[in-house]
Amino acid sequence: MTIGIGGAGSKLALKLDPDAVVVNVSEVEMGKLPAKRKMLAVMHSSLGQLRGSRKNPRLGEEAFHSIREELLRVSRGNQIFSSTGGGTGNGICSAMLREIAAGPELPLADRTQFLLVLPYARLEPNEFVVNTTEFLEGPLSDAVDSGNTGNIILFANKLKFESKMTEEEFNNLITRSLKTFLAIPRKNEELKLLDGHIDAEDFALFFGKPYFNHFTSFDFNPAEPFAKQLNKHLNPLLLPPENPIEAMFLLEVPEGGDPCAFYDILEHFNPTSVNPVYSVVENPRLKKPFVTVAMLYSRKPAELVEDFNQISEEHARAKVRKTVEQYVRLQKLEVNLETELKKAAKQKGSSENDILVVLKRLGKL
Ligand SMILES: Nc1nc2c(ncn2[C@@H]2O[C@H](COP(=O)(O)OP(=O)(O)OP(=O)(O)O)[C@@H](O)[C@H]2O)c(=O)[nH]1
Ligand SMILES: [Mg+2]
Repeated sequence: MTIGIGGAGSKLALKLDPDAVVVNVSEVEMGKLPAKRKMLAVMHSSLGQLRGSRKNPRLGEEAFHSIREELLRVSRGNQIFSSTGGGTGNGICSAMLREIAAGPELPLADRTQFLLVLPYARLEPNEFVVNTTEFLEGPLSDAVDSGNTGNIILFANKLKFESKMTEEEFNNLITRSLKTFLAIPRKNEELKLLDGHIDAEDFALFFGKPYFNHFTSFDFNPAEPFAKQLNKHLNPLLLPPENPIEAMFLLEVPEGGDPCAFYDILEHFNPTSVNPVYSVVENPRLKKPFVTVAMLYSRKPAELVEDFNQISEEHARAKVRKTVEQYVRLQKLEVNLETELKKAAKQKGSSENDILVVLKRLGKL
């Protein structure tokens, strides 16, 4: 089951799973969604019910307490979709991550996965960026350190803005990509198994680990090195991965296709001491082999924020520059080298003429 929190989270969760539970502080926003299960989080001020958290995560955190028990119960072993920029999704997820970090150790199958949408900082409002940085550095990294969450998946709105896509198109890309990854255990059940095996339990154990997950899928050409193909087909919707600590892949081959190509994929991961969970199935609907790979990696909070900034590095610099210009007025320094030199020579008691001669020769004056 999927749970969607706040505006972006709810839309994406419902696209992924029409039976998703949606959570919001705004009755108005929730009323527009075709959800069967709605959870209204209330805050002290009744204005929130109309206007949402207005990009203020404190309001979302406050509202969390009204749904605490219910949300913790439904999210056990399930996925939560949310953006990190707004007030509702960020606030409710922050409060929840703190509970998870402080709570008793959960079995892998009971952990919650967090599917998070990061803003494109160059073009999105500054509040979204600041909220995101605080979220990554604070509650998210504490929860990951506690080892009590499931996979964390970091979607970035970068491609949406750079390719000028409609929100709907972009959301379709996100959910399509996610569905391919989530289909791994079902394909293992439904298609003819040729090698290895990933059952629902193997998948849940992988998905329940407290690491960042970068998954991708592409047509696989067994004649070309796997590394080259993987690099070319990293998931453009996600933050780029680090060196993996665990991996999983499903290789689908057409009818009569060579199932042995998977050895090359195993070899690819071997130098990093990663032994992937894998399987090979026959998919008669395919013309070419198709691979779905997921890599788990771990990041420290500072690196995480850096990753986030790096994806739109220039905007971050420009924003810092803008802040500096707004708050710090530097006096323009008019320096006349000759006058300064005379002053320095006087202080030192040396002959200003000697220094002037040298500087003139060097072309400095
Ligand atoms: N990919 C994607 N991003 C979205 C969508 N809707 C909003 N966002 C992004 O989500 C962030 C804003 O968060 P929302 O989810 O709208 O905010 P919220 O959690 O409802 O919080 P408040 O509205 O402040 O109460 C921004 O970075 C938006 O670009 C969507 O449908 N798809
Ligand atoms: Mg909202």
